[in-house]
Amino acid sequence: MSQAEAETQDPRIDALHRRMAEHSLGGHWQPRRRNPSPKLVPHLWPWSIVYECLMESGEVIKLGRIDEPAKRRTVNLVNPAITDFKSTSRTLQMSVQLVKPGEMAECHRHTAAALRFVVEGEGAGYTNVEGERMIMEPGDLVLTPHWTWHDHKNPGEKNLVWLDVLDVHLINHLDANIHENYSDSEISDNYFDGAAQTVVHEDGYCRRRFGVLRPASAHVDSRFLPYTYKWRDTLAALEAMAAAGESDPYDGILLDYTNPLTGGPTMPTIGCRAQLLAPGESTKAHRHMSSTIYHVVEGAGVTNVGSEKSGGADLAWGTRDCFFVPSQAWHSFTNISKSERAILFSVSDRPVLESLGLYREEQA
Ligand code: 1HN
Repeated sequence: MSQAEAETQDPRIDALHRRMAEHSLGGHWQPRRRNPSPKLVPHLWPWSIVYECLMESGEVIKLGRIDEPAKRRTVNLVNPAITDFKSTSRTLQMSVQLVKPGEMAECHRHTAAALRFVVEGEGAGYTNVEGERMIMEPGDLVLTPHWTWHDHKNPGEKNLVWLDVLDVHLINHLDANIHENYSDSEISDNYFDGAAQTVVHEDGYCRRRFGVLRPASAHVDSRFLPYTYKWRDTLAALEAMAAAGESDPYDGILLDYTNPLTGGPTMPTIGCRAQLLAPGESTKAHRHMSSTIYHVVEGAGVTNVGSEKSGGADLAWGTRDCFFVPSQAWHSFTNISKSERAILFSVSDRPVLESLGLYREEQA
């Protein structure tokens, strides 16, 4: 039954509703048939299941050419409240991608920004971003910002597995999604089949050129800086903070991946963090206006989401699980081990909320 057909007790109002519907108009007083923005729910995706499905996809899904549906072999984490969109949150999509030995995923670029957080790799595989091979070792974070060319290659002998995070749903809501295949672009004409970019920079180029010590002549649009953060540096920074006792009561030892040129967020639409919870640590609860997707790098714990009033959920996580904490939901973390630390990597849409002046935080 359409809105116009939902009869009221008043024939004049019913006639008005029908007339408005015919002309694509609606009264603010009319009830919506379907809530277009259902409340997102906290959720946990156990790694064992995600990984099993990914490995099975490696058997049955052939990595296709750029114009075929399976041009990337990724398994999406889908928020149960918005399955229509196959989206993890309203703004961000997290997926897990597999590139098997000898495979490559062809080059393209899009207005959506993406990042990869490496889960399995032996240091042979890479994402080529704008002509630089970003070597992928476990824990490394590789950025392919807005409109940067990228292709993936695994010349090694073991699987390459990583988390993809894209702001694609935000970009779709903004009607700003454009996609281009390298093989269709003019610049690919020089290369054998347009599938992969030529390597034009030495390994480590971006970090050398745009890191904290950089050539005085270096300049790039800092909002869209391709960059890579090595896990050895992230871990060293976390451990140094832990040794110095620089702990936050709500998140434990908390590190921001900043843009080295601006000192601001990782990318304009996606902020990345790493956090360490000491053995047995329980944080205080807080909530904020941004939603966050977590990946457990190591350890085991529980994240309590929601207040007692709204029926809280206990997300019990172990190594490599992924979980989602909705915007505005109270949450706190407990490392359940009395002897081992826990480390979480997380991505959020906080930079968007901050740049719109909407970010706020409340502490219990
Ligand atoms: C994409 O381009 C990649 O380039 C991975 O590897 C995941 C998810 C949604 C839209 C585009 C990639 C993606 C994606």
